[in-house]
Amino acid sequence: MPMLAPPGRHRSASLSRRGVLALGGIAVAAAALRHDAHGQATGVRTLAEGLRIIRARPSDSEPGAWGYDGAVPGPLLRVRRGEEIAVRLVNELPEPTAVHWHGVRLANAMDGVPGLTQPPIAPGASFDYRFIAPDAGTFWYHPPLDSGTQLDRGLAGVLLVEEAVPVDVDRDLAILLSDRQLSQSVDIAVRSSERLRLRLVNATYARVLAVRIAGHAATVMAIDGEPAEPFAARNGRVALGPGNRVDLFVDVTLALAESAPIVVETDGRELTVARLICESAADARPQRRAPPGLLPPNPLPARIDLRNALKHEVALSRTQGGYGPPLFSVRRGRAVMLGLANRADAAQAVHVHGHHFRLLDRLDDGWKPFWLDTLLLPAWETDHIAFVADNPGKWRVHAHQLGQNRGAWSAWFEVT
Ligand SMILES: [Cu+2]
Repeated sequence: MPMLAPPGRHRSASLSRRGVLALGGIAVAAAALRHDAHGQATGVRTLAEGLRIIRARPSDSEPGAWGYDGAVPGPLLRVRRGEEIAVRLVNELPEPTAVHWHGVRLANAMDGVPGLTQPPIAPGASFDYRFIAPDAGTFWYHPPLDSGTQLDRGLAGVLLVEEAVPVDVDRDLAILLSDRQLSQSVDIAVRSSERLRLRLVNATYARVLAVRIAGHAATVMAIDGEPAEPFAARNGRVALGPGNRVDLFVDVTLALAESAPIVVETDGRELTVARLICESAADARPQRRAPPGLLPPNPLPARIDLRNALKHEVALSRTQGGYGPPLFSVRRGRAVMLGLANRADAAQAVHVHGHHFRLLDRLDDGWKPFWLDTLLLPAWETDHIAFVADNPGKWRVHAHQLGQNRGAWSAWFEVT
């Protein structure tokens, strides 16, 4: 079990609890996934065996906090790729809610957008979510992000979809970073030379989080749940916008009794959210591992036909709630090229539902070598994204400003 860390030597560890609260706080869920001798994940696998009931309800221990099953973050949900996820969400909150499965390219009726894909789940009511996760990777679940207030209270959890064939790592850890302060830091016991898979989730509403593991190199293996051509994180540091996920491989270089803080920088401050502590003299393996290869591919479109794409430009400025006519309607299978112009003084996090997209280069018609479902768009800049509209239904596309100003833009498009 994770436990509260004693004060460490690292300077950011000297932040008092009050200092952390003043910053807004970062809650950490470090969920260690055990593996047996063959690398098979063991432990709780509740989903495949039937409907999992999750209650959205106030926390018993933290005044003002709401959580899935009352916990912040909520239960870590795991399935294997291609397996059905079956969750009954019971609303024990004093207001309506729904669950959005962020980044999962699922059936539209399960997307959790009240007023577009389902009616809101009223207090006392429930809704059954059943869908197949087509992609292996790191995802998360949360309420609709119209104002962010339910997310701020703590409603967020990790959904982990395992690869069909287990990936060769010694330890698999999910770290959900949210604004809800629960614990200052968790200790993670490691062995020398172990390869860790760290699944980082930015579950804040409006912060960029830059994460690094002191003294360690990190290899980026996946972004927003989708495998990327592995690359070394610059200075061992990765930055995540709200909603983004990054899967890192980290080879532990600690000797017995040494430790390495996992540090999050946000708003010019530094927080230690966890520490790797080497508690065993025995190396996990006699020599260092070879650099990792590509994670197994997910069934994403092999090509995007930009020449025949439907092209649409939108300005991201504040809008009122509700869903009017769609931004555009596109025939299933056609490519979409969407221009996103940030007309605000703050960066915005733009989220496209039901699809992963490519970020197009600004100067030519190439694209970045990774997929995204959430784009961090700087103030007053314009980016273009492209995707194949291969998932039928009514899909939300929306943005909200970072920082204190909670301006938000929301729209939808239809794939017929
Ligand atoms: Cu969204």
